[in-house]
Amino acid sequence: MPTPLEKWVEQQAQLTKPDKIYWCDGSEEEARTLMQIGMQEENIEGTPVFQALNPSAWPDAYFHRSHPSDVARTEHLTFVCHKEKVTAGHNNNWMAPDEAKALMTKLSDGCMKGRTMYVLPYMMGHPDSPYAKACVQITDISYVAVSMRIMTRMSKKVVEKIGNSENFVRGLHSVGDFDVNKRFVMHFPEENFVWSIGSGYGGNALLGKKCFSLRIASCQGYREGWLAEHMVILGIEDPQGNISYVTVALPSACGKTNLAMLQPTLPGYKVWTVGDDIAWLNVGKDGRLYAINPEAGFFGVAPGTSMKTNPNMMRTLHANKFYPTLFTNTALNVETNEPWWEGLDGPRPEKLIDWQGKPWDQNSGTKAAHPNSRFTVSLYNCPTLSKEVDNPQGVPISAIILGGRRTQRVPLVVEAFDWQNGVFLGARTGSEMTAAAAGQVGALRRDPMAMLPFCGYNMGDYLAHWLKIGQRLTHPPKIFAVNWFRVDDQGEFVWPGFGENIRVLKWMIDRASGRVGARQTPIGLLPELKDLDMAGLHIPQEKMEKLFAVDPDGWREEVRDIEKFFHEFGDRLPKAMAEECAKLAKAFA
Ligand code: GTP
Ligand code: SPV
Ligand code: MN
Repeated sequence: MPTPLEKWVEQQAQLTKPDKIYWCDGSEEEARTLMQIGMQEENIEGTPVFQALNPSAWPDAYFHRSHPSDVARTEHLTFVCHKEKVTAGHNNNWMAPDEAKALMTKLSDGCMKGRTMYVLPYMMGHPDSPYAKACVQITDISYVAVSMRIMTRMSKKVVEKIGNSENFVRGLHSVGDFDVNKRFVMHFPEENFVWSIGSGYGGNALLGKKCFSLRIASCQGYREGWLAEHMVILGIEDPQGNISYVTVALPSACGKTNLAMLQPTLPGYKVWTVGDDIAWLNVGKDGRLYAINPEAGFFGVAPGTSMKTNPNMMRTLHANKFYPTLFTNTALNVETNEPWWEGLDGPRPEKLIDWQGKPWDQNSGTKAAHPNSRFTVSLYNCPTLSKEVDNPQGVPISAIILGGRRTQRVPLVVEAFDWQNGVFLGARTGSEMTAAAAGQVGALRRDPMAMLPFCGYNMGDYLAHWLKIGQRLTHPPKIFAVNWFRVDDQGEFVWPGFGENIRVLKWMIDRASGRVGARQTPIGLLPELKDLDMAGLHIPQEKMEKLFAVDPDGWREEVRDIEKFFHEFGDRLPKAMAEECAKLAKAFA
């Protein structure tokens, strides 16, 4: 008798008609074979799926180029297919499940002809964790199979674990013919199923990541009483050796990976990395909030990564422990066969080919690496990896930090008055859009908890769920919001960011343990400048004041924009959020 898993795989094979079916076991040996296959397979015209990079400079590293139309998440082609449209909310594209399945069935008929179907059994979360979930993804490209080996805990043991159960998360992925007109990422939360076609890009194709661990998992969390969040998890060790854990939600390409492994500029401080993109948060028996990282790797933004900004990521990329490391859509140094991106250390190489494989002309006004070019590398290569990373219960959270990319108006850091006000602080957060999603870079959009593109259900219900979780916490974390991105009149960042962000983290930890006071303003509690540890960093007083300036005119406009955004939630907006918003409006009236 075939198991439910075997039956499901067989059904998908009947539809997609691959030449071969291969069940991955997640071993290193297998990954090496897949790399060999990928190096011989044509992906897009003239480019193989993988190219080996210079092994003396970048051991076990490979380059992948995706289709030029397929370099970022495509939010407009991403749907959440609940039975009822209102369950998906105004924050999601919606299609009725039957209609979505009919469309996907048509597009998928025979889409794997001539290709190999890879069956990938994997866990999100450490297998020993009560919060981990067993999953199986099907794909038809070696790049996704190898990437999933890095990003998840892939093993044949998962097949045994699933056994005769129906209870596993399903993902069906095919690159199709990369046709953007036949590209869709469909989620079926009621069935724990994701179906994606036409894209080989990370967030659209590595279905354990945003598709499952956020969109589907947020729905599971809503039903089961926990939270799936777009958050970094890190430990901050003070000079006395005490470690406090915090989570940080920032929208895509707004600094999570950098923060996760920051090299502190304050003496005696250390940062320990638990995760850089996704956190699953559960209420512990002791009434505290606990976080696990469901992932096992980093899929990080390459441009801007250097020994200056993020030395620990540079070390991770060179660690050569867990096989392999991938680079996608960076530029290439023709002479040395090394990946290159804007912001990398050292002089710019003479001869570069750009992310599309064309000789790059420095006078062309274009970037050589795609702004959303990325690396894929194992968490276990990271020199700052926390010893708690595999703790099945997760780590206890002292502070939740929310934020966005705001060049104006929003201060460097602000603390919420309490949990409800903190949920409002998250709900009102806006961010200027980045290259991580196809869309208008720089445009301001409200992005509650950095989850607008990832919340798999009605965002009004999501905010209500946050409020409810707060009621169950007898020791709730303090909630803060940060903004590293305020610029001066010349357009330069006022705050130096990166390793210097430890100064802000320190203030938050000091607040959480009641060591320092704060200044009350209508938008929240702000630091007294004397309480920010600025030892060894000189920023003129006037600039520091500007970082914390609350301009009433600006905030009146801000409130109007928040009200407009909240209006879109209709009757699903929790009353508490409307009340908080009214309070803020009144303070500036
Ligand atoms: P996703 O992987 O898309 O979720 O992005 P992320 O939030 O992990 O962003 P990441 O850390 O990769 O940073 C994105 C960009 O922001 C990079 O170009 C960084 O160099 C830049 N960045 C990160 N931290 C800071 C900071 O503190 N200040 C400034 N000015 N830029 C930063
Ligand atoms: C993001 O866009 O937030 C990412 C990359 O972390 S992706 O996997 O494409 O979602
Ligand atoms: Mn992300």
